[in-house]
Amino acid sequence: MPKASKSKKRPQWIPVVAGLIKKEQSYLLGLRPPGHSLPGVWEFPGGKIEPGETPEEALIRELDEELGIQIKEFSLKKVIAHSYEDIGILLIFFEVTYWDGQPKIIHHSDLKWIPVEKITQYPLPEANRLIVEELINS
Ligand code: DGT
Repeated sequence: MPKASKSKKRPQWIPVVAGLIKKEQSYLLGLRPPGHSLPGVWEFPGGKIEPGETPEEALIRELDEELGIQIKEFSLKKVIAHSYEDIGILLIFFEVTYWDGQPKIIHHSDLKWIPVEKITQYPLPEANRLIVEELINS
């Protein structure tokens, strides 16, 4: 029998990639649509990594599916582990600096280029607090 652990039960982790899509001093945020988790919250576009994908492949796919852009230059910026009661999300953020195509509304209810110092004026997922702080301070 395994020894009972005194620590909290480990959450089941869901890996998610998100793009910090940067133009001058603004980032592209998408308004999460109704019918999904966190409706009405602004997010960095992205989504769950599918089985068999690398994080980079997932980012390329998600930004093509959600925005219709083909990203060409991107690099890992930060990884955040955020746990809820029984699940956790491992959020892998990439800074995206070059892409083909114009972002369009496909999946979101709205898209906005938001200057970095104004991002906190919008409702964001709690899991994004640290990355937004880092963007503001960099
Ligand atoms: P759902 O809600 O289970 O139907 O799945 P989706 O497809 O609406 O959600 P998806 O694929 O965007 O999964 C991302 C998860 O990560 C979702 O639970 C929200 C959470 N999340 C927290 N911060 C962010 C963020 O900045 N960007 C994205 N894309 N997701 C975030």
